[in-house]
Amino acid sequence: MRSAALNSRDADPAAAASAATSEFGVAMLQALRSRRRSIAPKFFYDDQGAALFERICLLDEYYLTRTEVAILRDHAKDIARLIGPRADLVEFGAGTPDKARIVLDALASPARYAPVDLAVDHLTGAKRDLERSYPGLSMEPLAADFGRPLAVLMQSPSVGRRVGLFLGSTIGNLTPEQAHDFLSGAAAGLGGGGLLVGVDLVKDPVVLHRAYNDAQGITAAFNRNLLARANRELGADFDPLSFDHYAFYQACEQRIEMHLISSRPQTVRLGGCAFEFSQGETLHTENSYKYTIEGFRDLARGAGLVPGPAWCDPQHRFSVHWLAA
Ligand code: AVI
Repeated sequence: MRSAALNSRDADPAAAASAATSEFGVAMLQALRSRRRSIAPKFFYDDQGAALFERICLLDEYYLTRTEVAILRDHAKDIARLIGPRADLVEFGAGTPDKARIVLDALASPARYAPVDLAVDHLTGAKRDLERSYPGLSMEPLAADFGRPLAVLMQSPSVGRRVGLFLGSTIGNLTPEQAHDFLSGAAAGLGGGGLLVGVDLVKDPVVLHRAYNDAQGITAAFNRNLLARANRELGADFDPLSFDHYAFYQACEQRIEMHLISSRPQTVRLGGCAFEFSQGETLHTENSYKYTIEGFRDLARGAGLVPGPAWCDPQHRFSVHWLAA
């Protein structure tokens, strides 16, 4: 039996309520009740998850961030030419505005910078700094689910030529179908403008494997934080250390899969229910798709965008694409 209701003596009503009502709680309960357990990677990013991800970005093994930053710096002038003057920049899923700053530095009198994320409170300090650095620019964080770009773009009227930024290979965390829907929504909402997308490339699986299995175990901690978060927020009783971090390159799907694998038979309680994990049973926590340049351009074309230049690093590890809308 995979799950069973606990008797009322065992259940904590407050925790059960938050498990049943919050988006994270509903998703975690749904994952635990399923035969193949999986949950969307967006739930990694509470404060602790975001801090762990920042540490991942600095790891030697995790080439993605520094490679993308180098591409943006090397091609900032070309990018600025494509974006044009007085642009209205909307950044989907912006953690910090560091990469947007590279673009803003190269632009002629940008009009607005709107970072979109579920939580934007942490951007208050950045707003002051950015508006001081770029006179004439207004920064307007939008608290929204960046996975629905058309709804986000409809939310506030444009103040100039609209250009979307979708950097950091975040598009790789969407399935190809979700990526198609994201790009279609962006195409509809950015008409006359364009979208700049950071895309990780298919490469030697050894390099990919190292990037998601770092020697210091920061990626493992990031993965297990999902369970710790469920304990903190939902009153679950996961023992995170009894789940092994398992990340591997699945070549047929061109993706890294990340899992948490139960290292022993165990029972986890959440929302007044008990869920059994047998030894070796997995909770699938993330996919990170990798593309070829042409494969990504085809995906963009199929979503109604017109691929322009694609820039790469000399080792062909990462790419940044301009897509006209
Ligand atoms: C945010 N995203 C693009 C990262 C990735 O590479 O898929 C998240 C991550 N997962 C493990 N390491 C980093």
